[in-house]
Amino acid sequence: MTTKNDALADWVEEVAALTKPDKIVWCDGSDAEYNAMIDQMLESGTLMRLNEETHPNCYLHRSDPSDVARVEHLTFVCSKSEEDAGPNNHWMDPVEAHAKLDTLFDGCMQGRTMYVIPYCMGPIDSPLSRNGVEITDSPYVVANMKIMARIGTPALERIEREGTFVRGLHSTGDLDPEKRFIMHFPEELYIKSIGSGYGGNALLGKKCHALRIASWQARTEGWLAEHMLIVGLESPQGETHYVACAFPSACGKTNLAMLIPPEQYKDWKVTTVGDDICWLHLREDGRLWAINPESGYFGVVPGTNEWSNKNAYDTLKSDAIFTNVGVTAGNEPWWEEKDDGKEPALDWKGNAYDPEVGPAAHPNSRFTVPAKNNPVYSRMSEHPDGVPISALVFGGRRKELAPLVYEAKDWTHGVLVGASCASEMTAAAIGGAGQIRRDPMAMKPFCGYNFGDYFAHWLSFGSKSDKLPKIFHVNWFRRDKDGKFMWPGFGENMRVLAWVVDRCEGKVEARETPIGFLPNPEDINTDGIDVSMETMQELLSVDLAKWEQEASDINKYFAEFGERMPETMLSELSKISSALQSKAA
Ligand code: GTP
Ligand code: SPV
Ligand code: MN
Repeated sequence: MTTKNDALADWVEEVAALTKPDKIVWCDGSDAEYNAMIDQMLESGTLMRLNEETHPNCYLHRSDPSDVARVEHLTFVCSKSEEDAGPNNHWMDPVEAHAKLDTLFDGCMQGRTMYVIPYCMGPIDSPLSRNGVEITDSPYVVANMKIMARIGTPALERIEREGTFVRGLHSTGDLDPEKRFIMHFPEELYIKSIGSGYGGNALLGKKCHALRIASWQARTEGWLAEHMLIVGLESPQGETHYVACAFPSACGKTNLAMLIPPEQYKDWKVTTVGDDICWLHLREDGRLWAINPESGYFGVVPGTNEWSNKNAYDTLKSDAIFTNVGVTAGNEPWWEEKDDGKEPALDWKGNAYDPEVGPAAHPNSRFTVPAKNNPVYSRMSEHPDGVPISALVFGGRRKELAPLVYEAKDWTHGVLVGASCASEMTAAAIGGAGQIRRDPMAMKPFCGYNFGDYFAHWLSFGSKSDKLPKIFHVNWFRRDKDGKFMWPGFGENMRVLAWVVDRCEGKVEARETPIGFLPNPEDINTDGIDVSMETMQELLSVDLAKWEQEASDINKYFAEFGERMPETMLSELSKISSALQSKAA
């Protein structure tokens, strides 16, 4: 097979001349091809078959122990000007970056097969979707790309029709962390990644294309590429609101997107449109419409059980590729808080499990599974127009300070709320777990350009429509003085989403504070959960002194962006600082 698109044919030839593979395979995206990849990996030991009775078509991959998460310190945005990448990104001159990587790619596929994977991010028939081609020497990447994106012949045909595609060159190389780099060339719509097989570093359609490159493209084309889940909430009256939420990595997107409402909300129907990435377009009707560019989930395994997220738990019973989990003596996958009464025999490295050594599953162990396996998968995920968004919700993992939920006063304030987000870092990236860092719109690791310009782009929507979604902020992760979570989370988060929907429909009053509108504690339904009115009051209070400190920290952070920081954002922040001061006085 080859292609009618000359640019693609030439690029494949050029890459082959550099990397010198034994063989070139154009992926057609068929099930037969997927099965052949799996068989090949079973044979080479890259995959192990899991218990076929309990987990049909499920496999375990054990990665190199140094290659278990994203590597932000080795991830670069190589725009021509360093200013365009901004202080939020590592930058390298594009000429230097190409030269450095081409040296590493030289001959790296000798003795290996080079796979050419045409893909489409988003429904194949949607004008909002975008094309890409990933070239890789990893059958693990081919199999996972088949789960995560629309790959193969239909995507190639779309590329041949439209002529445009993002290029992604990947090789696992020798997995030496010293020779690992994830480089983005936004002006060239080009990604080069070497030395890692881990999801976010290697499945180039996902974070590299659908966020870093797409955010750059979106700015020039007038849309938004965001790190957001998309969930549908159908009320008992039959009206559906779609809500998009940006939480940092491993801070609850997959869980919220699949939530099962508690008894008190059993007449609501919750459906998943997406769990990680959302592309938003302003349409003629003045609303923001969203598509999920992906077709699968690459989710965090630990903590998933019948009670926390039964939909995810059930989704994983078949057709899943697990990476870095433990296994039981009966060859079932096992992880911390699986709570199925079984015990791990081997840990994620394949050694006999010893709790003294560490957890059985790596804290960032992941599953890849087709979205269609999800019992509450929304068919709207395939609609070429996407879904209209009623509310945007920002959030993070904060032990203190940030209330359970609050609402921004208007779009400009909402953009400030998003831009001010901070969160404890997690195992999703190497380094820093537990430390609080600023993570605007949950995009710190994923924005392909200067955050100053990004905030300005967000603000620019404010004058384009009066039907934009309302903006909220949530925090499921407040802890009491004993370190226990104060809010039960998971399915119970429905109680907060119900308030969000009520606010969108103008059905409930709220309390104005300097940081935004907060619920009156009695307006969050706590029937059936063990949360006292006192706890609710604490979860819904604004500590003026601490918020003054926070506002000053945010101001310092914004100063890093110098001239590129929009004046509107700074004056919005200073209004809030003054309101906090006068209220405290
Ligand atoms: P990425 O795939 O990295 O972008 O992460 P994500 O935002 O989809 O995070 P995910 O839903 O996988 O959740 C990550 C971790 O947070 C899991 O261990 C969950 O068990 C835990 N978690 C999710 N929701 C809640 C919640 O409401 N409360 C508490 N306490 N923990 C939660
Ligand atoms: C994240 O880290 O936010 C993920 C996993 O969703 S990865 O695709 O590896 O980035
Ligand atoms: Mn993510």
